[in-house]
Amino acid sequence: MCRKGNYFRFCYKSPAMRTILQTLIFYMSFTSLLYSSEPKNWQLGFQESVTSIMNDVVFMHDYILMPIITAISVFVLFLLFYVCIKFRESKNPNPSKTTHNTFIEIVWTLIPCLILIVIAIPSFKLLYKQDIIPKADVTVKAIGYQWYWGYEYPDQNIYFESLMVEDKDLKPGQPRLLATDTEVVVPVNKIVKVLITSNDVLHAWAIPAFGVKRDAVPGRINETWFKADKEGVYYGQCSELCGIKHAFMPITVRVVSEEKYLEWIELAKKKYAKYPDKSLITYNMKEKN
Ligand SMILES: [Cu+2]
Repeated sequence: MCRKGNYFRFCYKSPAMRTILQTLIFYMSFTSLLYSSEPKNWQLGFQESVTSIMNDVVFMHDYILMPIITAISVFVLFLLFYVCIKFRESKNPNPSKTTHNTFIEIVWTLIPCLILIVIAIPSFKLLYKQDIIPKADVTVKAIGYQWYWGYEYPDQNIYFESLMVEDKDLKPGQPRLLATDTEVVVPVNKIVKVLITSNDVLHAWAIPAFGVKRDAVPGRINETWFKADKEGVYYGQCSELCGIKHAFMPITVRVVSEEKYLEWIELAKKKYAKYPDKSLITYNMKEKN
């Protein structure tokens, strides 16, 4: 037990407390170095949000939807108990034959309408915020394949594919069914526009911590955006049933500082060059024009 007063000195003298403190300090420094957002065992609710959109989604859920859902559920439960007890056969042997009550009919039509309006206003506001894409600093194109994702940085001549890491190949710290062999790398606090399409069937590109989810439709380009305000590794999954290996095409996004991002871009341009000879592209484009 720790005495009041010389709290830390006393705690640090006890070997058990010292181990606990050291473990805590180690864990805290480790998590701050490599923050990652992924589902946790026994987790309830959302993953930690790192974008303003997801903050708004969480606010809408916690402070608008949950109170309304709870109030309606409690009210309906109360009504059920009330009629079961008050109008039970022994207490009420001759039930009323009333079929219409204008006042109640108006009330039970109007109140749900008002509730829907209360939900609709912030909901549409959020929808427009997600839909209107600010001027992008970085553009990434995600292409869904059965069953993996391909990523293109159209302004940088970069293209690579991202496949799930099999259980036997997992490295320490990599989450099962979520880690991928290559990662999308983006800078922190910058607006990232994501163009989403598919090469075969419907998929969906989704990252819970960013509040982003968009369908990948063959022959069409959908777009979304995010601005992550914390460096780290963020995991998502395909969120549209796309076939037998739908559960095995995860998404990994690594958010890094701008300097690290620029370093990565330089490396990626060599490692993942889409067109090895850039002059060829210009030539072909000139030919077409
Ligand atoms: Cu899928």
